[in-house]
Amino acid sequence: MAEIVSARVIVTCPGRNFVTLKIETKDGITGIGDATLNGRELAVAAYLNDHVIPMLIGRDAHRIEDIWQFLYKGAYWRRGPVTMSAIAAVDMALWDIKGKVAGLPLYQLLGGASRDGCMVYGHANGRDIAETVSNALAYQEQGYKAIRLQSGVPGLAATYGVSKDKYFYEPADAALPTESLWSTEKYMRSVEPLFKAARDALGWDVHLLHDVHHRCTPVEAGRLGKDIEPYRPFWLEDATPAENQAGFRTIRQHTTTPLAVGEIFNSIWDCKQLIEEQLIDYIRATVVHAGGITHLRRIASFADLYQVRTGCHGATDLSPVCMAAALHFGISVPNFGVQEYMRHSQETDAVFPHSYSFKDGLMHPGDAPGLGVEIDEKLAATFEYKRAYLPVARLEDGTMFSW
Ligand code: EZ4
Ligand code: CO
Repeated sequence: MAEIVSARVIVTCPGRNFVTLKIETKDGITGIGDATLNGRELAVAAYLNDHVIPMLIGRDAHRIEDIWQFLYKGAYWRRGPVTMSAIAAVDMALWDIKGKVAGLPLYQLLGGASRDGCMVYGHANGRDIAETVSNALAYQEQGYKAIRLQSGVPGLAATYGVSKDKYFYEPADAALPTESLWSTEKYMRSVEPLFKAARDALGWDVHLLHDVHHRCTPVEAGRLGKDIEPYRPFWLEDATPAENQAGFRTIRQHTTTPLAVGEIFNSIWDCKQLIEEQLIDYIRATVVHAGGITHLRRIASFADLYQVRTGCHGATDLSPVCMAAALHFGISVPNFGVQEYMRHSQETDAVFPHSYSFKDGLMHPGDAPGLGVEIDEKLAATFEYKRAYLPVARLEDGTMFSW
């Protein structure tokens, strides 16, 4: 028995907001979990503080599965991003504690390494194709084996997903949502030339990815997938909103470009039909937003039956705690595909010292016991929460649109 004696929520903003749960046992062992939900951070903090933490005190930290089931089934109100991020934070912290008690890095408890490291992809952005391709070349020189290409769209003032900074990208950029204009027609024409230019410059020995960010209809996505087929993309991400999972049948009928979806999914139910019908190739559900390591392993096992591989979300709004958890998961899971990797800022890395590392396009979680990441609470306390929202998009006639 490793009795939980305390659990605390730590909110910090080292350049961007992060919510972290810290659990402590009677023996003084601590574990941490990421609970960050971009733009809705304080909702998860309140859910944890007001409704989860009181139920954790006195429980056995080693009973990870039972606590997961207790929090999921016991709430009656199941799923949803706030609930599942809170459960994920508890789950990560408990796995961290178990690893520390065992004296083993978490991946050893998950079956050990299935590979040398996790292939990651970096983000190459640019205002135009030339700039995106030149940034992609820089990633290739750093050893990346996979690169996501996002470029400004001619005729549109700003495009979500295209960073103004070469290395850091913080999508939640204002205290109230900024609004940008979107045109699918203009966008659709811009993607094929981007891939052509990238293949010409980078060659064929690097994986190229692209994120549509839920902005096409299924038939538009089918067209887009077909347009870039000659350049053999690794994947087309979030081609259409996935609330209607059957919508992906239409995309599949029109293109062999591999499809990835799921960064906003919260549970196995969000991807059940997509996986069962083999409508996707990569599932992007993440540790923090999809119920923790316990639930993500369940999703991956189910996906493996259908040859669907993992491709976890890994933007900077997921903290280094989630990154560490994702790498322990990724290095051990049999059907790993790729892991998204956007470097955190120096301030964030200082608040969350970690043992994971990058080399030759692969990342390794390191061999420190547990997750191998800590939170410097003193430093964290110097960065006060700052409300920040993701932008929104409207069509050129003013209609609200997906972004
Ligand atoms: O928009 O993480 O693939 N990555 C992405 C991200 C998401 C943000 C939302 O919080 O789409 O940039
Ligand atoms: Co995305």
